[in-house]
Amino acid sequence: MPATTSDVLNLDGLLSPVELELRDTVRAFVRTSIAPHIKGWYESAYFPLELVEQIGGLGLLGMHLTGYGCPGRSSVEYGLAAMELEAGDSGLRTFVSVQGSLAMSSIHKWGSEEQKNHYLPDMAAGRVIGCFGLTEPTAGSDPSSMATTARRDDSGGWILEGSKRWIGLASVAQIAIIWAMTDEGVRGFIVPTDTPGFTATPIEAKLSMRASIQCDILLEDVRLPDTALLPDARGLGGPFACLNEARYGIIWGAMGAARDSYEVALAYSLGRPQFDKPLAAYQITQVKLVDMLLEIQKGTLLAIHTGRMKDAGTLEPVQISLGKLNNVREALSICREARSILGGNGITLDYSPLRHANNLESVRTYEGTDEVHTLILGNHITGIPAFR
Ligand code: TGC
Repeated sequence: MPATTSDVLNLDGLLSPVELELRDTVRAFVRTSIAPHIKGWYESAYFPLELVEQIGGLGLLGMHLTGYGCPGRSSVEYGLAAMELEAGDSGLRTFVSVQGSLAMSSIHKWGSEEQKNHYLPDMAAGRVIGCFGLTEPTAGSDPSSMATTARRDDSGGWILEGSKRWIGLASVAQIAIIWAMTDEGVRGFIVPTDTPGFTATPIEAKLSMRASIQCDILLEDVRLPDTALLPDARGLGGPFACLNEARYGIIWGAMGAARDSYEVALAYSLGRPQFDKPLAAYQITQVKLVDMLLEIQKGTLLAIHTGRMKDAGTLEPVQISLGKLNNVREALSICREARSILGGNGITLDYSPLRHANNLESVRTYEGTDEVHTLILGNHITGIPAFR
């Protein structure tokens, strides 16, 4: 039997007791520490830095990484956490993605033992925040056209020059993973953000991700020792391997935003009478709610299946593209439809669906746009790359 009326397929039955416990812990954290405040944070464009160490204490930072103080949880557990956090707000899930999947994964996958021991324990605890600088003002979907360079100096160190854009958390981060073009192709560097010549400036007046921070980064004559280089990352495969991790988390996260919007719309429709009966009693409202539920159940099933493949070590990037493209697209549609059930009240911050929809406009664009993931899938089924 379904665990709840909205879990018609009993997807909870696919989860182990340990997974359900982790899910419930993060859900409770979101209910007590995010939900009561998110309206104000969103309105005032405030990222709750004070929650970072608490999130680390819950074991949510680099949670699927092992060793070096990282929690070593499964990919499904990481996904469940992403789903619950994004039910609170995409901005909070984005922080966990940037820290764990992008910045920490870069060091975990490509760093030296010294770099891993030096940075990862503090990052897992939330004492050090990292960001990930790949995208540039003129290189978004095509990072191979990046203009940021790193060249050797006379003493065997490096000099970085260039700029990055849309970099999450950069203005509050202690370190930045910067990807730059060198004589030997793209290489990655760990850049302490207090290095002279490094400047991060928040991008303001956003209509999306307001409870989060995205920045421009300027790199002017940034001088680094050779020990800043990530020794094992060569070429764009380095950052793309980390993007796979973050894209995977989005498959789950998007369904969290969708589920929250659906639940808000369902509750509202049951409690709001018009023409002497609740909105939920109208067939048009029921069609909307059922269509939302269909896609949430299918998208969550897709996320669980994807997570099981990732834990089995068989997940391919093209499968991540399928999941991200589908679940973000469907989540955005669900949030917008949920807003329509709320009528005029749905355009206020008193209700979450339009906030989620606005956030998802960013989510469909970052970590590979809808268009990029469509062309990755198009390439897969036709054998013809249409990127260029
Ligand atoms: P191409 O230049 O030919 O390939 C480069 C190398 O990368 C490899 N590769 C992958 N490796 C692992 N996983 C993947 N998913 C990979 N995709 C590509 C590829 O095999 C090649 O390796 P090698 O050894 O042969 O050099 O590029 P391509 O033709 O393979 O791919 C083209 C395209 C469009 C799919 C790719 O460029 C792409 O995915 N573009 C989207 C870039 C993107 O996602 N940017 C988002 C940046 S991060 C962000 O938006 C926000 S960060 C979070 C925050 O701060 O808030």
